[in-house]
Amino acid sequence: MSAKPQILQIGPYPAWDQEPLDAAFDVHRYFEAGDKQAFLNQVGPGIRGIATRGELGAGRAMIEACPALEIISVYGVGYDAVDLAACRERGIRVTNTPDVLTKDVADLGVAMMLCLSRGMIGAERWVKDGSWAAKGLYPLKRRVWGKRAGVLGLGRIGYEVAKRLEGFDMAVAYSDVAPKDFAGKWEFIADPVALAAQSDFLFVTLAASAETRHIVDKRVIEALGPDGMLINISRASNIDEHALLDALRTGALGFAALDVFEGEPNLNPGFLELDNVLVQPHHASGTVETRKAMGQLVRDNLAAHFAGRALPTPVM
Ligand code: 8YV
Repeated sequence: MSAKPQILQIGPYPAWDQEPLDAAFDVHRYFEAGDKQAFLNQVGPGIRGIATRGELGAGRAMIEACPALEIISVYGVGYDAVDLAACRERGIRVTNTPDVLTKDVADLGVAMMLCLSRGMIGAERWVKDGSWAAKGLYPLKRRVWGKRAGVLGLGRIGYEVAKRLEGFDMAVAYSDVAPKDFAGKWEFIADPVALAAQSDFLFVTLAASAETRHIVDKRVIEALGPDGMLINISRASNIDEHALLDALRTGALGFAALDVFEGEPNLNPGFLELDNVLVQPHHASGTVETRKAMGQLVRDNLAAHFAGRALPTPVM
């Protein structure tokens, strides 16, 4: 038996993370197993740590299959896919990777707003398929600067989004459980429906939980309206996707730019048919620089735990 702590790895990491992880731990790759249950039954009893990703998490059944589990290290800031109640019952530690990804996630949210509002995907197609030469000028699109922006959830990511939007001379308002002292002149609007009603662009930047499920519901979506755009860089569960699709189809909502989906990567195909939707493959943190920092933090948390040191970024 190996002297290194045994780790269950839930999803793949880049090679620059895999190699040091394999060097430091005895890694069992759940994602490569054909029969996942048989694999868990076989390796579960020896597992002391789980290395997972934000969107993959670790559910109760997996946690229970690992009776010696001590720590779950999440590659991502969101830990909504980890069953925290199951961890609490057994005193299992949970860590995530905050801060290192904040600015990249904010960048992608703002980029999606610009891209969809200015029709950049269609415009590129216009050039490449010869429409520019054949048909002339590209149809006019909508301005971004100077418009009204709403930020639903002024946490670390929401704050960086709001800062960027100020640079576009946008009037920024936000919604959160309470006003934030660092929000300066940004207007606090507690009710998400009221926030949406006075926004041209509504960014969803909330940490997902059972309490925030479908916080963006039919009323919020309709308040944003036929000229409004919803941008989601948080979790799909924060939005009622059926209400969203209906509103995008009927025109009750103008546009949506989405990086996250229910059931991803197998998203509702309805989203693929709509021209007023920009879809992205959950890659808001997907830069080499940030992913390297995230991988390092996943390992630093595991190493600190097994060395008996304080965890760098504990969730609990
Ligand atoms: C993913 C994320 O973890 O930070 C989060 O919560 O969802 C992302 O950063 C990323 O896609 C890696 O799997």
